[in-house]
Amino acid sequence: MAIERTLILCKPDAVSRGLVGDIVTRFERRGYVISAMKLMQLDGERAREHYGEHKDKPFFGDLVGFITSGPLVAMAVEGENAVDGCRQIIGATNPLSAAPGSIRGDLAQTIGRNLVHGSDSKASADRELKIFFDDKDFASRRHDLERWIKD
Ligand code: D4T
Repeated sequence: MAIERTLILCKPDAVSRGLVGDIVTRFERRGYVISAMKLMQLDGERAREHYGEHKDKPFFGDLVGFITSGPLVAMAVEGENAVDGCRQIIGATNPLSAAPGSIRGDLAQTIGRNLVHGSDSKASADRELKIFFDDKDFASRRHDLERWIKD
């Protein structure tokens, strides 16, 4: 099995719109498990670190401004090939291109308010998870995973 751990953020628009429960449910129903979770207000320094790859993009200021504008919910989600699987559940960056049935395809309208973040690679996940969580924040969910997935 290729069990991976990825970072999912329910961004401030998801919290403000009361969609956190709906979003969490979509990952759980797929069989992924949550091994860490917190509601928090991100500061500018950590937001710039998280979105570092976009620092030269024209939308960087808006991105940092928005992600720090209110509380978000950060989650570590685990499962078989969880990085790509969670990106599939989230849908394309622009909600107009996101498939119906995906979070963005069902619930979002614009790229600047697209509700969720999911790490785009294993390396990004490892880097980003450290921005939001300490080692002690993780619960072991291995048993649950091994019980419910099989090659
Ligand atoms: P995140 O990182 O939020 O999961 O989004 P994606 O992985 O799907 O997309 P991304 O890294 O390319 O973009 C990060 C973030 O920037 C916003 N954005 C992006 C924007 O406001 N305008 C743009 O033109 C682009 C490309 C949306 C997501």
